[in-house]
Amino acid sequence: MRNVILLAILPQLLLGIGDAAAHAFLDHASPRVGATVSAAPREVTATFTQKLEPAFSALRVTNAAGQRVDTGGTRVNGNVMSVTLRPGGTGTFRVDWKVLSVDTHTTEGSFTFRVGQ
Ligand SMILES: [Cu+2]
Repeated sequence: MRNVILLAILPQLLLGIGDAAAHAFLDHASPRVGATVSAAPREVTATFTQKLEPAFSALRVTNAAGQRVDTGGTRVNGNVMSVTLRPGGTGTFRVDWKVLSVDTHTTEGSFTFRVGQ
């Protein structure tokens, strides 16, 4: 009986893994994930593993105090998203991303980078 249940579940597990691998996830970013940069960047760019739907994909950048420092209006070009930052500021910045990939799956996540010495 136990083996029967396992056999029934296994294909779903395999499908689930294959599906997850096809979603859009963050591949790399500028500034780099976890990096420390000497000067505040003018924009944040994030590259994903899949093409994005512009209408439902956005970046949001906040400073250490939790204040929003991006100017809004995330730009999407293929699998790359970018947003302009207000000038100035040091410390740890947090980038929250939420994307809808062309396979209609939504994924989200966040990373930080540091401005300063
Ligand atoms: Cu997907």
